[in-house]
Amino acid sequence: MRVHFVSDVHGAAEDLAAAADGADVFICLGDLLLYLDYDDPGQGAFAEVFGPEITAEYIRLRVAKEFDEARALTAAAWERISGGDDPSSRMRRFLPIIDRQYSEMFSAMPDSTLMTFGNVDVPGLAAKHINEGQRVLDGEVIEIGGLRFGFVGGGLPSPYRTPNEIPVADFDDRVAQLAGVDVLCTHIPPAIAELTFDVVARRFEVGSESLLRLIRETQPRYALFGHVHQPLNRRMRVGRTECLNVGHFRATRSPFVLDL
Ligand SMILES: [Mn+2]
Repeated sequence: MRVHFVSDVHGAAEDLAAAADGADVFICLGDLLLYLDYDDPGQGAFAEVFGPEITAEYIRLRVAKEFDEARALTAAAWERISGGDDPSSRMRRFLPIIDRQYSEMFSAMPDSTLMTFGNVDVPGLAAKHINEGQRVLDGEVIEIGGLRFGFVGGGLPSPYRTPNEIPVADFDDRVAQLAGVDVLCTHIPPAIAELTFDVVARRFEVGSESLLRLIRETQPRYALFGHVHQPLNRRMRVGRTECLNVGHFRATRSPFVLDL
């Protein structure tokens, strides 16, 4: 059984259909939306609303971890655009952009896609774009070819306040549903420094302690995830479990292929 994984697609819909070519099973581990492109301030929903100059400055402030200044920048910019800092009118402006991105993304993925959302997703806005046969799984196990695949999506609370960050207790409850799986599929990695450190952004992303415990205690064959775009280690062994970062599809434009 040939399984193709993608994660951190971040708007790269044009290469998504080809990523499923030759796959028996196609699995997406989330982060479909392109909100900010740290490599190109002209791309993404934020740039469409605020323009590339403000976007470049916003990225600079976030990279410098000056989150209050970043928020002040967008509040001031929004006031210039709309004459008031009203969160609901801001949402109305972002909605059609997010709609368009999700529409492109779900049309590009095969009808048999299995997926879970990432931290840069808005599940409520994605719902109407999900095609018949495409399944979103979270805290659930399904059996394929005699193997048990378990899924948990979303991220954990972080200073970056991305839209789909789940309280730790809720995330852990979903992880607890996955005991006994052969293949663990999540957006974020287990909390292991080598897997969570991004060598380009030079910061730790948030990994999950409960995932790490589940791996140590139940030893699935594989733990697959994305989230960290340029990890210090792309793979690592925890006992008999092979931990693998399948991502950053926006950069690689090719799937991670696993023969099971
Ligand atoms: Mn992510």
